[in-house]
Amino acid sequence: MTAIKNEDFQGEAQGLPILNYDNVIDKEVEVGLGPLHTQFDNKGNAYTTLFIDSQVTKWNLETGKVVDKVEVAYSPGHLTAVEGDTANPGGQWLVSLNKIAKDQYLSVGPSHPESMDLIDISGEEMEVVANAPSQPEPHYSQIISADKINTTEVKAKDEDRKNSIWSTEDAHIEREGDVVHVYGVALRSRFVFDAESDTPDVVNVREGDTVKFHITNIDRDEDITHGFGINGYNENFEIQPGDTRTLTIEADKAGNFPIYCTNFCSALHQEMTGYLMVEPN
Ligand SMILES: [Cu+2]
Repeated sequence: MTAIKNEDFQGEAQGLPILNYDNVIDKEVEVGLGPLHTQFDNKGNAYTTLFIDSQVTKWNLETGKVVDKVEVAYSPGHLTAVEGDTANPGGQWLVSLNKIAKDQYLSVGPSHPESMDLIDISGEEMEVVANAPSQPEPHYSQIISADKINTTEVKAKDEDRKNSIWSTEDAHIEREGDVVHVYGVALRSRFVFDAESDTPDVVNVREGDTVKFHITNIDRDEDITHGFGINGYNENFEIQPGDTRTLTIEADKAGNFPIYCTNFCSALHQEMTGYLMVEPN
């Protein structure tokens, strides 16, 4: 492809420049019916989905000739190859993101799941090695090398973080007028809201109070996430290992409301409970 030159322009329409097609075309490739999206490998080939033909076609960028085609099920839109739209494509795998599953799976109603085909593109010929259902309208996904993913394993133990406490002995409840602050911890397998309280822990408030639960997950192991749900108040959130989160509720319903860990953290996670007691006015 060469740079666009002045003589390539052949006028304008509604303020937009018009390019002369024959001057700027590199090549035309007869890939098949309904070409939609294209990805690349590391050997100079492109892969284009064919919506109407229900195929993925492989063609050579240099020659513009089709090298291979495979059937997919059915009507692919987007496709994604390993880093297949970057300057350094991987060239191992490609996933065809199909729009229509039709007869692929057991019918679950008028709307069926969509489907994906996993295609090995490492050889000269493509090979479909797996098919799986997917959520409707698969679009613009990316496959990237796993060594590029660096996740946070646990949140750093930040002694200065506001509202965090790091041991069960520091758990306590403070009242400021009609606002009640609960400085608590979650650990396998209990909540501690108040170091002085018995098990299960109880938070006593009055109807009309605002209650702020500041809960720190002091289990600092990867993937030990705790949940925090309050029955009757329709609240539920997660606390990642080492993190502190605050839940604010208006205690506008009197009664006794169980609090429980809603994220499996050990075989005793259902024992991980407490109570919010709201005394009526
Ligand atoms: Cu838990």
